[in-house]
Amino acid sequence: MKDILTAPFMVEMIRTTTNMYDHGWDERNGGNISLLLDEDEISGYLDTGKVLRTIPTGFTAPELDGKFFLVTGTGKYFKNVQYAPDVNLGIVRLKDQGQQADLLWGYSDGGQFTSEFPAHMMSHVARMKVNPENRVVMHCHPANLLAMTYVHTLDEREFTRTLWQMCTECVVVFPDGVNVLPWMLCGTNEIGEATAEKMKTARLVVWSLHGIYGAGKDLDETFGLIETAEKAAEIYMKIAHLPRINTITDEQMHLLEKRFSIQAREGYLD
Ligand code: 2HA
Ligand code: ZN
Repeated sequence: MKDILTAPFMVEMIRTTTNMYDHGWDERNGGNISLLLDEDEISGYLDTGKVLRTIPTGFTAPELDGKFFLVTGTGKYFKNVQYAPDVNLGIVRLKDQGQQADLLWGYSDGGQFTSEFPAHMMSHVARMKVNPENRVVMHCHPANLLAMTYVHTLDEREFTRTLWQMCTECVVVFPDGVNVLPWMLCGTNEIGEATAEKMKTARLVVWSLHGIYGAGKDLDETFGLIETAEKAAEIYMKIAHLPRINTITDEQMHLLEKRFSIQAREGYLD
């Protein structure tokens, strides 16, 4: 067997958690990531027949039976992933209608997957149906997006339009816009179900007064998605209290749609 710490998916996960910490998006134990893995991707690194222990998930998701995920651990700090990946990360395979997870590697201090596992797994189910290439669900607490939920209406169309207006490329990077949940208790199946419902129509879901969820085909793309929305929110927070003299118009956004062959969410542009 090859050393699992050299596996491309592991290297990328360690780089991503470190980078997210360095961006200030994941203070203390804030944030969590789940990455869907193919069996061939891991088989050279891990005996998939060897189960270390089985962890109940507390929800049902039959679509995920037999699927492997690399997931950040509950209570663990992104800051520390690079120094002790096997303590802070784990690889699980779901079974029994998604109600149980076999631990194949990691959580070596007796830990388990993130408290937001329901939101992650239910979001994977939702996104896979929209795009079978989806492999990543990422949650974090970027300061400007969070700040924006204190001072901006939470209406999804308005919230999305404001972000699109803050950088020319926003509408190109997230043409589906941003869906928004009101404050809800985190770590529950309820917020998991609500997040997954919102994931049916957009790859970004804001958790008001808490943070954001992003989904995508790989870690880099999902990071970039959140990075772009956070940059837009940063500009909003710099200018919201100042008189607005210029803006990106809907007409200009229609030009971007044509130039980049994208379609802004139906009804979001005039
Ligand atoms: O503690 O970010 O939402 C990790 C979280 C919970
Ligand atoms: Zn959080």
